[in-house]
Amino acid sequence: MDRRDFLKAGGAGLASTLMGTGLLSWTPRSEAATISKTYYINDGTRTMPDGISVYFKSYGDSATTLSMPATPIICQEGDTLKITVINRLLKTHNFVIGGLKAGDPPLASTGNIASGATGTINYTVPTGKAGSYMFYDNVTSYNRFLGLHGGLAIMPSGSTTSLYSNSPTFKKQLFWIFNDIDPALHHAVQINGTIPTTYTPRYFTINGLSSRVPGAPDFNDPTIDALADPRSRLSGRVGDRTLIRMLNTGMCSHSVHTHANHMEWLTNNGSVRPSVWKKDCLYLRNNLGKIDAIYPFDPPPDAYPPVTTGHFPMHLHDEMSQTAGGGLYQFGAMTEIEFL
Ligand SMILES: [Cu+2]
Repeated sequence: MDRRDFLKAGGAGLASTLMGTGLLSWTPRSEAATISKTYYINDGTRTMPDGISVYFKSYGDSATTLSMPATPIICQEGDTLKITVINRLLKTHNFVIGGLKAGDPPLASTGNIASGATGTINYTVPTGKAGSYMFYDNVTSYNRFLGLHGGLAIMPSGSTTSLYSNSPTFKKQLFWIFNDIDPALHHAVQINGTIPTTYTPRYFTINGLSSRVPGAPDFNDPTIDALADPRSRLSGRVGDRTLIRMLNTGMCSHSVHTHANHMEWLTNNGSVRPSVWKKDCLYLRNNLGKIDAIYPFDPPPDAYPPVTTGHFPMHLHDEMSQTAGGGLYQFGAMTEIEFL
């Protein structure tokens, strides 16, 4: 089943925590629960904006569903995560839930999973661990870039609307997971060749997709065009404050820039900031950088005549990450902000 069919069919199990809108859906519970999820380490190819086919590995929802990033998990403090990871590839892999801050020990790991074997995580989330996490493969330094990564959201117990105790509140939440892709690296892995010692990113993705401009093939296809992907695009009415859990699995740092509203900058690389600044550009570090920010969906303050509806972009404020294949402009990591 390809990704498009998969999206039509809808996912099973925890994938149902992703509503049709693509937002992370969360219903608070007074009791802790066990969250069970199975991932299949698989591989396949995807056609990039310039028509080139590139090899990827992923934590898929089925044996054959390529999913970059993996379907996210959302839970609350006190829950038990029961994660099963089936390695369908020939190489050894693993599944590690990284710590909250750089340098923190991992929350949990399957350990190495040999070809054909199954690894498990059985982890009860302690109090005080609320936040945004990335899970990934670290058997090699580059498996993450190939697609073996995803997001884990841990909610404070008893809260539906805060990131951490007494944080500014939100109504909706989603992940923006950024990656950059050097097809030479992916090809070397595909053919079991020598891993290159240089890295030249040629594609830039948000939640696994690049944008397409009006008139391009696949423009507005939510399974191909990052502008239309319901997992990425911000869509709301005035007041629909949306938490964006930004993770950067790639090698390139980014300047994440939103139009229409400034973002409320809550955390940087896992640490709560001493005060909330409002910024329209946020520096997202490479190599597992993280930011949590709220897009407030205030009436756009600079619009004249005043507006409360309209379409605006989120793009990255450096030229390279707005391109694909070494020059195709506006086929990079970008998504849409829609005031309904
Ligand atoms: Cu701009």
